[in-house]
Amino acid sequence: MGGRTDIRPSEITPEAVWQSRRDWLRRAAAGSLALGLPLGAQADDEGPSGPVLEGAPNPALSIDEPANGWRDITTYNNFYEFGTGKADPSENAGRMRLEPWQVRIEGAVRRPLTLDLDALLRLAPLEERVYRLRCVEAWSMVIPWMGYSLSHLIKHVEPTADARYVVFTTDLQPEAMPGVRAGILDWPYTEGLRMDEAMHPLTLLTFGVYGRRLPPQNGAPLRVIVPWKYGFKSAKSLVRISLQADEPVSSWMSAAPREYGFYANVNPDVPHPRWSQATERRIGTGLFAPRVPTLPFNGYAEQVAGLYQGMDLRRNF
Ligand SMILES: Nc1nc2c(c(=O)[nH]1)N[C@H]1C(S)=C(S)[C@@H](COP(=O)(O)O)O[C@H]1N2
Ligand SMILES: [Mo]
Repeated sequence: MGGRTDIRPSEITPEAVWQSRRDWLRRAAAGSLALGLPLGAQADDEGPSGPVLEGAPNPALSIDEPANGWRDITTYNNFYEFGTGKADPSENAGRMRLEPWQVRIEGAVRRPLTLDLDALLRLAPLEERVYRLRCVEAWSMVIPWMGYSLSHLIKHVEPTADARYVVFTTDLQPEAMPGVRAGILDWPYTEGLRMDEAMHPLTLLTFGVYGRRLPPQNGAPLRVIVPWKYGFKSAKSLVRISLQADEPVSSWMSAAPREYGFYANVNPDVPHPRWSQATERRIGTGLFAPRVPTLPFNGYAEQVAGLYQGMDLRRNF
């Protein structure tokens, strides 16, 4: 993967953060023909909007690829609570109530806590990390998320020896969520990770994108991002994080157990029962752009393959 520079986090100044933001604005203003423009950022992409969120870039945990534009990231979404169409979340998620927002962290922990958003934001310094997001539907994007490693929060609640899995639960607001009435999944949306996956530094508790608060369609006010797994593992709009001894059954596993396994590591060698996972379409590269090969663990094999040593990844898909 490799960092873009060898600046240590301690050397990253507020100016450096501001500079990266300014570079983005300059590139956006230069129009879509300029070199280094975010992928798919058309000249009429208005660029990032919403409340600013400051955080230092973390080049060591970022991929060195041009990010998708704000418009692709915020209008091509999966958030089935708001409908199954890619544009449904950007059209409907604005009706979600976001304040006040609290997250309950409970289960196999010595210090169960209910934290509001400000307390969560203060728990650790925010970092900007550019990750690839690979959807099980065989498309991908490159997204500059803002957050901190989930491990900070998990350590804060002092897990007990029984904490072998972590379960994430999305908020359920049926009045605001037209997709919930349509069935499809058992709501609320739940997902899970094994404890070592949840504690891995790449697993990001995410509050923002492009230096702004997460828009509702991207999982405001906070979500998890697990970059080496298919996108459905990265649950949005979290209200509960619970630690437990047993492997959970996620919403997608119970909807279609043959299609969606617990691990869901990005794996070009294991096709989805209804389509290949060998290649992906990079959103924003144009209708005629060639598909790109999908990488094992979505390109993060060096960092995470060790978590699965000795496991049969065809059986544990
Ligand atoms: N609560 C909830 N979280 C969810 C989903 C969903 O439908 N509901 N979709 C998942 C899928 S399939 C993907 S690819 C990513 C998309 O995140 P993005 O829209 O921010 O790119 O969110 C994941 N998290
Ligand atoms: Mo997805």
